[in-house]
Amino acid sequence: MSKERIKIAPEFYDIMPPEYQDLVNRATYGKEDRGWKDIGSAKELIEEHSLCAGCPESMAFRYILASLPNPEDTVMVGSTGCTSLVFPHVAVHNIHSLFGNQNAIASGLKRALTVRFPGRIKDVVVLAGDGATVDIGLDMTLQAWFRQEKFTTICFDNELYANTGGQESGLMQKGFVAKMAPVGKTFDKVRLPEIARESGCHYVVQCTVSKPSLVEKVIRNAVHVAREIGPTYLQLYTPCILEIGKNSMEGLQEMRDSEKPTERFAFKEFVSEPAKQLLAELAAKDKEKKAAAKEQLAAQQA
Ligand SMILES: Cc1ncc(C[n+]2csc(CCOP(=O)(O)OP(=O)(O)O)c2C)c(N)n1
Ligand code: SF4
Ligand SMILES: [Mg+2]
Repeated sequence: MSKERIKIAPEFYDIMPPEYQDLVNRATYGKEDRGWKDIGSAKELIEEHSLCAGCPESMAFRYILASLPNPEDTVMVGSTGCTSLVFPHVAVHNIHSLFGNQNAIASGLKRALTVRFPGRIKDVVVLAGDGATVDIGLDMTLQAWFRQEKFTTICFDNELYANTGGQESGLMQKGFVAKMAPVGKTFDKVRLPEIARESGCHYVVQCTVSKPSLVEKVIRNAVHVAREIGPTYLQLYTPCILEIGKNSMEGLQEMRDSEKPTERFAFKEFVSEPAKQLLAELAAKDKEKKAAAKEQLAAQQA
């Protein structure tokens, strides 16, 4: 979606919904320094969502949309689950894929976009739940990584199948009892970040979404590395407050408790050598740009 294509004919301006007017007038598309701080002032990100009140997936979704470096030329691929409920409200191109097929769809899509738009950057970002990523879609997830497909996979890890009432997933903790898994999980949480690294991902992060600035940084890194080098994987803890018996105000504290250094969602990052080099180059360019902008401002004020 290019901002140039969504102008409103002046004759129709006053009858367009305010959300649409806002999208056209105040969208952050094309703004170089867009980020999580734009949440709250730009409706394009998400005006509303249909998840449970206080669901951390909704926070994560906002931070991701705000952090995409190239939103007008990004296609997100979703999968069935609570995550998919937000997509209808999102002003970024998106495709809903059959449960578990998301990385296969994204592989074909990324290749097709590369052929159809040579010389133009088109980013593809998969967003799926843990059931879709590690259980039913694991084959497609891994095969895309083995083939070095150039897109980012994001897993919203809430450690169960939330949308269907709480069944066990591979990312559930050992011993956890859920509404639809009364016996309790008998084996350990699958170590998908380690598997991603061994399967060829060039940038892998596991974290919670308690800090928007951190989410912004890892999303940008993951998208840039996927664009230039190869597959990237982010596993974000977005607890299902409904299934773990928390109320809508308690999701943030749950994430803070789970990201302590000894806990299962302590920050983990792997960066391959080529990805390290790329990120260092991007950081140097960013620094140069900021210094030039500062100099320009100083010259204007003098
Ligand atoms: C092919 C297919 N198999 C099963 C389902 C049923 N189904 C819908 S959502 C879901 C669970 C989703 O769990 P997860 O991927 O962890 O996402 P969450 O809802 O937890 O965000 C399942 C099994 C389906 N819709 N399609
Ligand atoms: S069921 Fe859980 S994951 Fe789904 S919207 Fe509600 S709190 Fe979020
Ligand atoms: Mg889940």
